[in-house]
Amino acid sequence: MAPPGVTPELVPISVAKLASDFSHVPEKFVLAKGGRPLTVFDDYSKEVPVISLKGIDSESERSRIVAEIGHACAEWGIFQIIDHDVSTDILNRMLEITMGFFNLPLEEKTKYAGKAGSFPVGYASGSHRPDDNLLDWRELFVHRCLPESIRETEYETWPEKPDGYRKTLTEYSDTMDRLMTLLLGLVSESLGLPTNYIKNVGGGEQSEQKVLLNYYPQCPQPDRTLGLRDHTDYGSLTVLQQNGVGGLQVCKEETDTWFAVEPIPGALTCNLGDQIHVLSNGKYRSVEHHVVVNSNHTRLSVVTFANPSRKSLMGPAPELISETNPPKYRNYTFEEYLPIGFAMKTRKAYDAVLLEGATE
Ligand SMILES: O=C(O)CCC(=O)C(=O)O
Ligand SMILES: [Fe+2]
Repeated sequence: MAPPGVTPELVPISVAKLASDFSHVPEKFVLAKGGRPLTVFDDYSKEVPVISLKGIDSESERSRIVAEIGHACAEWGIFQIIDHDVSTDILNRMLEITMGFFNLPLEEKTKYAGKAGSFPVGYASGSHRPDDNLLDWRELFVHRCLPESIRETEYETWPEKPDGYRKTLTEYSDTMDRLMTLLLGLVSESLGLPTNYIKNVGGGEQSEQKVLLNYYPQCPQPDRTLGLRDHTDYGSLTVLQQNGVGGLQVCKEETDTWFAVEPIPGALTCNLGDQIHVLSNGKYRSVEHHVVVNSNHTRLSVVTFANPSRKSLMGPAPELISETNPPKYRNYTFEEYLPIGFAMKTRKAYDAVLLEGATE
């Protein structure tokens, strides 16, 4: 029985427990034959761009970085950054509290289970959508960290164990906010827009940040399931760190081929979400991705999402629209887009805002 106040659907069963008790994947996790992973978790691609942020404060290096980012966004929608100024110390401490939390007994974790029906925040296992028929081979924890007003309200609901959890998450959230403001600036510049453009369109200091912790236990049959199914991210930008175990794979649209992203020590993985795809009028890609699990290693990822505020009006940037580049997408508020993106019912949620007659 779930403890009082806990919505049982969001913790249908602990995936960590399944991983230790079973030699097969239960039916609810098994994908239809056509949807199963084709590339194993560690067949890493050397093609996904890796960009050094070294020298970002000098004008000439900044132009090199902006050009490389623009190219990566148009061709891939994903790139890794190295030589960023996020300290190894905060990255390691964040991974430590993540592992510490998921290693707690199930009764302790379920105290933080998300409630169905509201915006999903908190712990879940298999899925944080109560109506999901198919489950993912992961446990997860979603935190809303920014704006400050949301963090203040939700801080008391964050885990108290392991020690230092709330303090470390706060420091991580602030660190990622600085990094992602810089990255949004570089992406804006690469589109020929003012540095603050994307951040301001998304509500400036009112824009939202979520930090998601993913725990993908080793899996007895990694060829039959996914740690996280095919999707695009519905916000603006995602920055991700992992614990040295790969699993993230991205799909390149023209070839319909999956590329495994290499976990380069110290690198952070950055991918665009649907809002920048739409804002760029389809010039940049919200990359489709999924997570493959494996039978020997537990994988962790810490994922930070920079999202517009709910009231932000989104759509193709008028500055990029011309007679030869007419708008492909309609305008909408981010609030209106949230349920479309969150439902994960189609491969590309942004198709829902495509204007009649327009093609991708
Ligand atoms: O764990 C990963 O590598 C990817 C996670 C992800 O795509 C997501 O949470 O949206
Ligand atoms: Fe994602």
